[in-house]
Amino acid sequence: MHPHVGESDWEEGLEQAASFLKAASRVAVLTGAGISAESGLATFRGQGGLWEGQRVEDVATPRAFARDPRQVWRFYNLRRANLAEVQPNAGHRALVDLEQRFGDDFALITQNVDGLHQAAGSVNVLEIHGSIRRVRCTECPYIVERGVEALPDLPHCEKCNSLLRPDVVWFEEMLPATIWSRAELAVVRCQCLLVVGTSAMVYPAAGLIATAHEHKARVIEVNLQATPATQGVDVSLLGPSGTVLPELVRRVATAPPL
Ligand code: BJW
Ligand code: ZN
Repeated sequence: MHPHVGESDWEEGLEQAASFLKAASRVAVLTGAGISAESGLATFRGQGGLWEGQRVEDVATPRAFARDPRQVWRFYNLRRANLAEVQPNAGHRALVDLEQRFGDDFALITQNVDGLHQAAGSVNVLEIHGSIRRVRCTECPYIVERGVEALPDLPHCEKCNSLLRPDVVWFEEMLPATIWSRAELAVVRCQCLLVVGTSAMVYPAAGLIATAHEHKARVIEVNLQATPATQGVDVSLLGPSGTVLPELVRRVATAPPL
């Protein structure tokens, strides 16, 4: 049985998780949309999720973009506009504190495209699914940071006038190779992987959890609910990351080593 936040053994789970982190010399973190939920951003799957009213293949595949770029840009421009109104939350901030403790021996691997980890102050952030704040040309090498400023309904390249696209990774696309290999290396080398707010359904990202196990790392999961990864993890903390992470990181400073 895994200790669960909100049950009698929530105390035990937190202490155990803190001691795993404390015993580690290298730490990796894998985050998903759930960590930004308390900032007011919708997650992808489930109730109230971004994709509740839309089929994934209508917005997040190269085919969808080729068929109807206007619809796809509408979706991304709405999310970009949303970003202008949100701030990092206590969960993001706790991971900044954790990085400060481990310094160069810390990597934050995020599936999120919202940039909130960097906004909070995290430094070693590996954005394996890209960033919604960047756009790139569909034809030439042009790529540029556009923040959350409003873009035209159908933005075009300044260099070659071809269609621009968000610099994110859609289904059936490869992840950015260098960033992905850094993420794999960080997971292989860590003694503790902290997995936060991801449904652990999208690959290859979710495969990092198994990679950590294969390399004998302890795995801690923080999520509102169980996921396909939960069975295999060493500690599952069921609760909102904005509450659980600050409490966990606070204890890393005081937990006795294993
Ligand atoms: C809280 C909380 C709180 C809430 N506190 N917790 C068949 C055909 C084609 C491909 C495949 C196939 N089978 C498998 C594949 C591979 C495919 C895949 O994995 N598919 C599965 C879904 C089946 N993967 C790919 O295609 C990847 N590329 C690839 O494999 O290349 C090789 C290849 C080439 C050619 C053909 C086939 C393969 C690319 C994956 C790219 C994913 N891109 C997206 C969109 C990014 C842009 C955008 O944002 O629009 O990335 S999809 C979407 O899912 C986004 C996310 O990063 C990703 C993960 O979602 P995440 O973050 O886990 O969010 P949710 O909503 O799922 O979960 C939130 C969680 O938080 C929940 O668990 C909540 O409980 C929790 N939560 N509030 C704590 N307060
Ligand atoms: Zn171009």
